[in-house]
Amino acid sequence: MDTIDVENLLDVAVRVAGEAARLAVRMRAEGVGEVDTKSTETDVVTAADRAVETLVVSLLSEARPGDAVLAEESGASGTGSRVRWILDPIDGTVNYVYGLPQYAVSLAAEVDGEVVAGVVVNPVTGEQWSAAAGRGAYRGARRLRCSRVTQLSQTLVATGFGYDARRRAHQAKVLAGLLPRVRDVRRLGAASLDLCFAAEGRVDAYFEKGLSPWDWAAGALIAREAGLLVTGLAGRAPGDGLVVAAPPGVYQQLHDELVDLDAGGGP
Ligand code: LIP
Repeated sequence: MDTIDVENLLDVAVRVAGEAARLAVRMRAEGVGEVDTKSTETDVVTAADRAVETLVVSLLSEARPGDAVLAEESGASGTGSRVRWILDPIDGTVNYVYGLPQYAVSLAAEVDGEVVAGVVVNPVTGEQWSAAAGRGAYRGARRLRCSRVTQLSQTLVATGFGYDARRRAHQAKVLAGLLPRVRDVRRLGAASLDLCFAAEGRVDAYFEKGLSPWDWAAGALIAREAGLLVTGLAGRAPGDGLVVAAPPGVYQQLHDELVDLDAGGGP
């Protein structure tokens, strides 16, 4: 079977995500425009989500004709390709709507089901995080290394909450149990950026239940390449049950605390 050039996939992801980020910030400057809702009245989608996704899918079809794509707004397209692109056109949509500068274009490339390249761009700050499997994580040209924290009580933990009120009630109970055990908690509003922040130690660790693949595919590779352990709970892979990303010094402490608090449970 032919070898796929991972560096080329990363180059395509960097170029396409950069163009997408420029469109997102340009559209935001013109005003949010039409806002619709999806799973609940707080799960929003904007004209920019749709426009950015359309642009990325078009650019990928030019650069990589025949590749499959899984995108938040249009779902899965293309079959039979070894390469699948996983896209969140605007991760942190609520922040985007409110004009909070914490949202991102997140684009990952899978080969045979394994993510091998990923890029996350904050359109407002211009910060670009990237990684290729086995080749390290970067913000721009800066090589990233995760936190070296070893005590849970000294750990700054990022997390997020779902759009469903019943899930949020359970997540609030988990948070109440965790808060006295850690340094502090941050809820920044975009999983992809939470994972990139963990990759460079702006937070020490991150966890969240109920994410979709496009929220975390690129950020998880970047976090892993910076030295974090990225898993689910109790030996499971990361997924909608839970994504937990933590440095080796506190991973087991945080994992076990999340198991005790039933962070992967509830509605
Ligand atoms: C968001 C995630 C975030 C989560 C939000 C939302 P979206 O994704 O990135 O971590 O807490 O509830 O799911 O909906 O902005 O693409």
